[in-house]
Amino acid sequence: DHNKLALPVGTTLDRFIMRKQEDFPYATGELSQLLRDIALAAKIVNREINRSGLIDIAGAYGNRNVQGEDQQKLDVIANIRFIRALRNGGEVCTIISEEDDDIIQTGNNQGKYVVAIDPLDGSSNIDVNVSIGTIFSIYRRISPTGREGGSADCLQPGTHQVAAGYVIYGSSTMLVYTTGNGVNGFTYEPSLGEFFLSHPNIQTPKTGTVYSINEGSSDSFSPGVVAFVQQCKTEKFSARYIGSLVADFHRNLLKGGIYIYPATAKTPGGKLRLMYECNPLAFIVEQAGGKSSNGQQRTLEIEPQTCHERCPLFIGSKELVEQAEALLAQEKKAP
Ligand code: P6P
Repeated sequence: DHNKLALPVGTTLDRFIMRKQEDFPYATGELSQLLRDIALAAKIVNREINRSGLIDIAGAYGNRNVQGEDQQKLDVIANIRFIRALRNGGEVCTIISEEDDDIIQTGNNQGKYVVAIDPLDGSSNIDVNVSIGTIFSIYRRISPTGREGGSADCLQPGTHQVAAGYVIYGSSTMLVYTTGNGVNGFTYEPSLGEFFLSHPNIQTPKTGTVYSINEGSSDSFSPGVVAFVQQCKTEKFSARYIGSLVADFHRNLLKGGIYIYPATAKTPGGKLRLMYECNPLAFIVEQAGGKSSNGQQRTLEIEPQTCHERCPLFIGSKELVEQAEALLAQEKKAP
């Protein structure tokens, strides 16, 4: 039937969401609406980011922008925009955000979904015009509707995600997401205000020749990480490290490669956050045929203890992640 036909490149995100919803006979449309709410916020944040350059210039003469408002940091603006879109959409009861220590209640106690979000990751890269990104994860609440979501609703393992995605604000702005049936990429056309399907059914290469890690911390890498990095150099890999997680992840997803943020002296538990950085990207990479772990354990199976906990991240082409895990396992055995 027409649902099983691959949707042609150029399909709009709205039509794609609608057609995919038809694949689920019992779908009631809430998740579809939630995805649209996220896409709307992404369009608004994209516009703010593109204007920020101009405002920053104006802001260079004091921190008031052209409207005479105090120039807020873009990650604060992105946080406000995504929370407002999710609150107005009505589908989400509770939010975990990188920008807020406590969980955020939207007031939609009938909402069936919980969202974990990094509204604008790598925002230190904005001032130097490096690509940045939004990363989000969607869970179905566990507690009955009619009251606020609690920590049990928020601290679910990554295997419980119903959807996950990221927006990359780069040379072009893209939305890449999965609902558990493959990964699809949409490219934003600002003049039309629409996302168009540009990368249907993304499959990440099984292996690759790119490794992404901050070698500035190599003095405190574990022996297994040192051995894996050395192996990459012996095999003449390319080192590609933008210092913006979504940009590094997106390049490796499409071209093949591995991104590693290991435990280091400065970050003994890793730097990246489990709930709204590692889990959503792990869901996406597994749906694209890749792999993600903390070096020993599958990222999606880590049982979260707190909203903002960190974990080491080894993510990308399946064979490269497995090679890194094998070298880490040997260090456990070595005296
Ligand atoms: P480091 C940005 O601050 C970020 O959270 C990720 O986007 C990025 O991959 C990482 O940290 C870079 O960290 O320690 O290498 O500068």
